[in-house]
Amino acid sequence: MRLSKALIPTLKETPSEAQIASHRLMLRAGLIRQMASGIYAWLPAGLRVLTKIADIVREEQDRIGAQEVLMPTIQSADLWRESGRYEAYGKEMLRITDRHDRELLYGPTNEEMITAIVRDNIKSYRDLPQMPYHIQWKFRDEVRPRFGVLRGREFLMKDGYSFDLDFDGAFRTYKSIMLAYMRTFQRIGITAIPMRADTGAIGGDLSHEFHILAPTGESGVFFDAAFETGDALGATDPDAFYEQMTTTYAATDEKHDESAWAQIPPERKREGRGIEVGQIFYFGTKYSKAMNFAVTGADGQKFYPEMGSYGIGVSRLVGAIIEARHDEAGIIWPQAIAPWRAAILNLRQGDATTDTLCEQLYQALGADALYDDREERAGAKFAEADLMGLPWQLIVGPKGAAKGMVELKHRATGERFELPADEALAKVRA
Ligand code: 5CA
Repeated sequence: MRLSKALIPTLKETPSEAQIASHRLMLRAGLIRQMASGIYAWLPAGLRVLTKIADIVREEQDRIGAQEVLMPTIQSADLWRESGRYEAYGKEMLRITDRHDRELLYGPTNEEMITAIVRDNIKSYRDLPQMPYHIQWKFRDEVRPRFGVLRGREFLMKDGYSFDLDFDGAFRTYKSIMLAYMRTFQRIGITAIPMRADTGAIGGDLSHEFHILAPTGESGVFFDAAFETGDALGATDPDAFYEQMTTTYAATDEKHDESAWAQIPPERKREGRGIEVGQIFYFGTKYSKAMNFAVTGADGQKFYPEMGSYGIGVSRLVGAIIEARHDEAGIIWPQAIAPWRAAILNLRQGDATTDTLCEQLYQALGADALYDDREERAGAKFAEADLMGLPWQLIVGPKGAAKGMVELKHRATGERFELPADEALAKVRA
């Protein structure tokens, strides 16, 4: 994309409404704009990040046999009356009345809807297990929406649901989801730690939250150093993996156990703050029973499938990643989800030699590059490139361009290399 034509409205000033780095940087780098309290429009650069995260989430869900569906954002109140959650959900639910006075709501989550879909279409144990998921906007009328996309009212969630024959099957599914989540976060380029959690409004017996470490996180977290190094990620079999994850100490302040903590050698103890980017739940037959979803078993007897639900805050992740990865100058995107792989900085727009080399680099990188072709001073281009945080900057000035040389800067480390254009391109592509 050419920056001169792009809808990337960067800001020099710090917006006064933003209290934390990710919110400030998302506004300053032109990723989002607030449309109403806790409701954001995603502009091109922000949408590219959101889409890349969603794509990785999707690939890792598909890999474990989950099937993508797309349920609507608007749901019928009657569905929620079946589970008994319509009244219980309270003011966080945005309730809507249509022209025929029918009660609707903007979905905060989809346990009821997916249970109804599977109930109305699956009759036999032979058709289980099922693991549908979707990536869809949710609405929760949070009392205090804050920190930009970290606690919005409208937000993008990957929510998955599982239907198994029995407890063993459901527990195995739960473990395979945990493994898929850890792979997802690893591919995105961040460290996430699973921690035992309470089940809240979703209900059930077993739950884990996944936290990204960041100083501004809402929860205090205590964990074993094994999670830092990735050693805890060794196992590939879901049972062994779950065993490893749940026997290595990690807890939020709510669940922290001082006596277990005391057993950890001091050099392995880590304390910090975490942002919850995902949560998974096993709740047995809570919804299948309430909504009368029974299937016929091998013995001809009816039984209620065992269920779980599994969420990832896709839009929250964008903010959380920035909280974990930024510096004074701006965002430092992990390569896998950066809106573009490289920025091309033309330091002498209008000079035939620099223009030609920049155009060549831009052609070569195609959709992976953001070309700063504006008539701006070099200083302003450097500052904006650092603010936007693309992994690489290809800096092209007239002197170098005359010799076919560019300066390549690595945003994360600040390293700079003087290279012939083709070698710089090869490094960017590697
Ligand atoms: N139905 C279950 C799992 S599918 C569920 O709704 N779980 S949840 O309530 O924990 O939400 C899943 C994830 O959505 C959270 O871990 C969090 O990352 C994200 N999330 C929840 N509320 C918000 C919010 N107000 N703004 C941004 N992200 C949110």
